[in-house]
Amino acid sequence: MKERLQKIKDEAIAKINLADSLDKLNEIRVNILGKKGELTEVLKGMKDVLPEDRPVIGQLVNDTRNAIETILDDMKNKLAAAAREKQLKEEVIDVTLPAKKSVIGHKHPNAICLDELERIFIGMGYEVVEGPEVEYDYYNFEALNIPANHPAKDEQDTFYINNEIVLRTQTSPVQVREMEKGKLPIRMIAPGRVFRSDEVDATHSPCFNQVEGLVIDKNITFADLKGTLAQFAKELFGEDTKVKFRPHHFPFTEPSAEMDVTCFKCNGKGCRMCKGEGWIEILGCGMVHPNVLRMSNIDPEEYSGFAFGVGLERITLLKYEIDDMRLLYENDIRFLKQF
Ligand code: 2NL
Repeated sequence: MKERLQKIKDEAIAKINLADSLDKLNEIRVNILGKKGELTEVLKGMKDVLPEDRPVIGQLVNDTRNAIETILDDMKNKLAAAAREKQLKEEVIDVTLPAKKSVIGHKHPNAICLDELERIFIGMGYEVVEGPEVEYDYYNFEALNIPANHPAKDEQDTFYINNEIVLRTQTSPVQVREMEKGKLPIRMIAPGRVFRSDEVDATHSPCFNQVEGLVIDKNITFADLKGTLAQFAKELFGEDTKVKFRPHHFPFTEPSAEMDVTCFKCNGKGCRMCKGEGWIEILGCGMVHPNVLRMSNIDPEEYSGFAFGVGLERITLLKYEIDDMRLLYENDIRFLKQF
């Protein structure tokens, strides 16, 4: 019996020393100390031991069991420590590594330019007003003194929803709605998307952005228009910028003009940017037509005003020297992040 127990113990120690994982160690424990384990088998054999020998043999079995348990526990601690060590090594975090860069969105060049335009006019006391993109024919054309037979009203140029409703072709309807409210004076700009039935090319798109401006007060003259737009041009293109007004025609203003600025690239000498002209056209403007005032219940004898319209994309393309408007709509991040 004694030899058998010694053999179990020796074999147990040998096996335990070979165990290289907690799972294997547990397997060994079960095989020796478990219900059907070798040592348990020995205990079951106690009934065959002579009663007088039982205390000694019993003590021997217990000693063996205790000895094996101690070795098992030591090994378990060793393996657990090793496993923890390994895990710590594997999961080490290098806090000095550079952080993963998250891709942050970027303001669209049109948005940058619009912010700048808004900043300039807000600085001069203007309000920024928005309105519907789907408009009544009345607000888009009629209230602006655009006659029914005007070429701009052609289906070739305007998107019609039905006979009375169109996609606005300019943001002037926002200003008409403001005039109708009857709260004077008005100093406002109306930025937003406008729609025209154009084919896409380097300078055209069926949907683009416009910023219109409107001032209505007593004693507003063409001098106010010139002074305001000259200041606007200086702030947008630089202090040295000069402006020039060429007579033009719009149905909603009288007199009307187009405004050119001295080329900010060559200072007016003539270069590729301004096609040798020295001047670049940037907006249309004029004194609000008396018919337009009357239709919105403003007395042209008492009030007068000026208005202007700028194509936002035109300003963006000029400022950033972009030669194709389509680039503004493709939303290619490689293009957009340059600005
Ligand atoms: C252009 C020309 C212009 C206006 C827009 C306007 C608005 C009202 C009354 C009178 Cl409510 N006029 N807007 C005036 C002159 C020119 O835009 O070439 N835009 C791109």
